[in-house]
Amino acid sequence: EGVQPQEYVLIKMEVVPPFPLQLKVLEGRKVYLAAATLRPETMYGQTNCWVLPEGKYGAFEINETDVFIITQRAALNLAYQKLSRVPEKPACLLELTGHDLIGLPLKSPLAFNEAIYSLPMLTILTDKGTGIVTSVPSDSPDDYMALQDLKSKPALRSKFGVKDKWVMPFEVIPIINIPEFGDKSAEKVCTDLKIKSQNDKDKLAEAKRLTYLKGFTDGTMLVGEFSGKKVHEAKPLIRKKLLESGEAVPYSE
Ligand code: A2H
Repeated sequence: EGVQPQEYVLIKMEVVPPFPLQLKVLEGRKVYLAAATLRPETMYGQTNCWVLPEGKYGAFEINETDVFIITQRAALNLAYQKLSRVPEKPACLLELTGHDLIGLPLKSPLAFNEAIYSLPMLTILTDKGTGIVTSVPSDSPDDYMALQDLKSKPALRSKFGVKDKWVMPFEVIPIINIPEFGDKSAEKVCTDLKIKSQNDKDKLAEAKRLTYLKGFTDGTMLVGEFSGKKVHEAKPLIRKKLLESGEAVPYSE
């Protein structure tokens, strides 16, 4: 962990009822996969959500109505940030693994897709954020490559029980223009650097470095309420909107 705390927002991705068998005990509650992001302005481009198949997650009571599916570690942090029904004490209703979450349909704030699905990503770190990541393949090289892997490898889909309809209809959505990289910066940079898969760590680090900085300084929003504004102007406005509407909560670690 760095010296400076990271100021994330947790995007509340609602699990669309009826719940599958493994979530039945949560019926009647509002259940969310809560994804940590540093790029709230990119939420228009969500195509899916990522979970670590072998990861351990829990369903934690945040208040009287809301339940967040996140790692135990994130639940403890949240409890100390006043987000737990019992102050400073995470209350776990149900233990889950990433496998249990694959294929859940989700309704996510600002997403153009009405429902998006929870899918496996093998490079998720369990000691960062919530262990849940929202996927924006237009602007995140990690997300772009992980989605490409699933689209192009039927064996990978079948290994994790991923249905074609959770993956194949979801195309990259242009949401930000970066003069140097166009409207799908992650795709462009991954292609230019000849990145082969989500496991191509060094090249992905370079792709992230290239797109992250340029996106913030030179990017322009192509969609949404702040279309036409620079990313660095739109970002705090979109963050504030998501927090005020209750569709996201602040989280630092
Ligand atoms: B970002 P930092 Cl469009 N494991 O959100 C792996 N990656 C994780 C994670 C975990 N446990 N928790 C969060 N993340 C991702 C959007 C996005 C992100 C875009 C572009 C770049 C980008 C959509 N995915 O991150 O190490 C989340 O993905 C570039 C690094 O704390 C989160 O923001 O800086 C970012 O990594 C936080 O990583």
